[in-house]
Amino acid sequence: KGSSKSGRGALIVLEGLDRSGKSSQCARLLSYLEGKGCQAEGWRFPDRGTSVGQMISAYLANESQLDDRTIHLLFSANRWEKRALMERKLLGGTTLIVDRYSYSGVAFSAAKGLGIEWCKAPEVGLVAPDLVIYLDVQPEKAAERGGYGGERYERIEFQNKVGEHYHSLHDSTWKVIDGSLAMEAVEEQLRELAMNCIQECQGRQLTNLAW
Ligand code: 2DT
Ligand code: MG
Repeated sequence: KGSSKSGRGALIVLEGLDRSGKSSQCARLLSYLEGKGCQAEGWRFPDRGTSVGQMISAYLANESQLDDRTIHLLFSANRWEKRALMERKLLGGTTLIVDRYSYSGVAFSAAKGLGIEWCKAPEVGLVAPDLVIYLDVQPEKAAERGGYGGERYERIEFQNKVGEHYHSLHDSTWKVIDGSLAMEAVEEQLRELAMNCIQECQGRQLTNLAW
């Protein structure tokens, strides 16, 4: 079962372009896991609830202007301020389903022209995910889904660049799901990947992002 008492929780991250379905799928996966009796929580980055998160939120809403490197480091700081709690939850047996993480941090900033290595550096030492699921949708398709909400970055040309950078980040922890499939089909694949991950990670120690 997904929730042996002594075991640790899994860190499962969903990534993808805006409107790729991440948030809906995170919610569906979370209620599925809870229904299975699995101890799980849904998290998201940016976490707009902290004071750093409020600065990020104002920037995304175009209510403030920040230098590209400055906002990059704020996104990173927003993960660092949650790192200790994240580790505690995972070691305490709670699985975390996280909507965006360091890969968003790198892909979005690199799409503005910042160097990849520079973008990765502040992420080193955060908790490494056990599984990263990339919901793959074409930016044009994503934009059709009710359109974008008008936040910064929600433009097709920019999303295309973000997509290219995401693809350069794929490693052994990544699984790609075709996000243009029906919601139920995506959900089904996600459940299977998550359940396998929760079981398999029991035997492995938590590690840090090394990059
Ligand atoms: P949401 O629409 O998912 O709230 O994201 N972003 C996110 C970055 O540029 N760097 C990061 O580190 C993270 C986590 C992606 C809001 C936007 O913030 C971007 C979309
Ligand atoms: Mg958004």
